[in-house]
Amino acid sequence: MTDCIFCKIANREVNSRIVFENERVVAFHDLFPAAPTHVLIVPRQHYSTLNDVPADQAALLGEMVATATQLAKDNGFAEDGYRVVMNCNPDGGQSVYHIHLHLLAGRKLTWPPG
Ligand code: DGP
Repeated sequence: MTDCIFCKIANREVNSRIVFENERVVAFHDLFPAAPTHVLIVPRQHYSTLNDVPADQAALLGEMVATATQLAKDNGFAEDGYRVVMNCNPDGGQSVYHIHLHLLAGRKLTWPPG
């Protein structure tokens, strides 16, 4: 997508603090962190919402989660704990329409979310 901020970040057309990337996914720090660690994991392939991900792309979603758990281990907060969440559409609180997995850590997170 030409006008998608996360596509631009993934293609390095816009600066961001990238912490991991491979051929399929890119992870970078959230611009407006909601926790001491707040990283977004996105696929390079543009899907606007979770609803748009074909069933045969389930492995891509799995790789996004696996990337989050690896980052948690690498950065030393796997044992204390963390949260991964994907927001979908307005009622889910989605504001950027390129799917992304939030990885939040570094403080005690409350439940339920607002
Ligand atoms: P969501 O509300 O689930 O769609 O989350 C979108 C997140 O994206 C939100 O936490 C703020 C973050 N964000 C928005 N614009 C930018 C940007 O230009 N750069 C980065 N790094 N993060 C952004």
